[in-house]
Amino acid sequence: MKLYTSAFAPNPERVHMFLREKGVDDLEMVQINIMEGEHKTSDYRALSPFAQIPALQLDDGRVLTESRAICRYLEGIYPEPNLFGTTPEETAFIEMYDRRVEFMFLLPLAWWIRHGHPAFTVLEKQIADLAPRGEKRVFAALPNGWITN
Ligand SMILES: N[C@@H](CCC(=O)N[C@@H](CS)C(=O)NCC(=O)O)C(=O)O
Repeated sequence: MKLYTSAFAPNPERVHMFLREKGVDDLEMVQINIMEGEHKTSDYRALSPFAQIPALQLDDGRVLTESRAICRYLEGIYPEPNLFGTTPEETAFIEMYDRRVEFMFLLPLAWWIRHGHPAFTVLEKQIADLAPRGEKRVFAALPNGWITN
């Protein structure tokens, strides 16, 4: 198995956090520098058609993309410690928080950074309005407990 990953990027970091919790430290890693456009090459697109990181290449050559799907697969092959829940209640509440973090926190955070910071013009055709809108939503999500309550 080989994990295509990228430093400082949140979606691959999710997979790394998952691996750390599982105690898995022997997975082969391939670093893709997205700020240098390494994910836009035809070789990488052949693995990951939407040119995104992370991607997990299985031993049979198939490629799993979507960090969440990769974590699901890792949970299947490294079942302990369990991270996705076992009872209907656990799995449903974990799913609920997971979706909240993705949609109410990560998405607006991405708007804020990717549309607001000049370094991200290499990745994004920036829309100025999205940066303050993202910032506002990030702060709205935190103190009033959308995510954690
Ligand atoms: N839904 C995907 C999102 C992956 C994603 O957006 N990854 C970012 C890095 S955090 C990426 O590849 N960005 C490349 C780009 O914006 O061109 C997942 O969860 O794996």
